[in-house]
Amino acid sequence: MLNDLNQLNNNYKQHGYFVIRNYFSESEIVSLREVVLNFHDSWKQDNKEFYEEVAFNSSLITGSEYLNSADRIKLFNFISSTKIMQLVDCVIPTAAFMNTQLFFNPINPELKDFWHRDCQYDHDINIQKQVIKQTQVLHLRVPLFDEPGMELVPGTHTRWDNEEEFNVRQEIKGKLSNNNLSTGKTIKLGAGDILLFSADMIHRGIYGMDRLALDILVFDTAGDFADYVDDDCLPEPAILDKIKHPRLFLNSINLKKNN
Ligand SMILES: O=C(O)CCC(=O)C(=O)O
Repeated sequence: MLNDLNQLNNNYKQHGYFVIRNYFSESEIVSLREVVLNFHDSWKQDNKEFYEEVAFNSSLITGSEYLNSADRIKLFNFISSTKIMQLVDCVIPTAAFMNTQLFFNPINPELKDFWHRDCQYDHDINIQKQVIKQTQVLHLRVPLFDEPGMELVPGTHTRWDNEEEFNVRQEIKGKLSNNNLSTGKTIKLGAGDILLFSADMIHRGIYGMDRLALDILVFDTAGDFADYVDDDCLPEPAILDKIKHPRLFLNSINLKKNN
């Protein structure tokens, strides 16, 4: 396994992502799907208008608003399981939990899948150029059903956009953010697979099929991301006691304490 982890680390360093097929068993996915669907059903009822008009994802899945304690414990244990942590550790040995997101097909047919870097929503162009050279945020995508997957531009976790990519991402010079990119690589995903990728590389989710994908977001404790962590999404002491390997959450709790 050590050699495999070194290989995964090399893949991440070079391309900004790696995918492992059939990483989870059928029963692991069935049990995760049950918890996530409990969240999704309540969330949809509570956010009807948003869901029907503009949404393509929800977030804060581990929070206390929609899931009961038993489901939260299951989800926290999945996120910090040895299987997930060995992948996180091989890219960022000192990672902390940031958040979770759930990606689904938008109801509104006018919403198109769009290219972006996550950091573009927080920083202007000059800062984005610096951010991709610094510590990064990772997404671990766990598809709960087979889905068209993601399109990624390999290598853009550390390199800046070429002209085509920039024009599309910024929607300038007659381009739209859902135009095809000649550098894009499609990674089709099935239930049981896991895709780890840099949040700051150029990417887009591909809408279609019955997609429902849980994304776990983690960051390097060396980076300045503690403000992105919502207290309610972290395990409180009574729940913490029931998490087998709480290191990922303890790192976030400690960072927030010292912030
Ligand atoms: O799947 C999607 O719709 C978008 C995914 C994405 O942008 C992300 O995971 O950061």
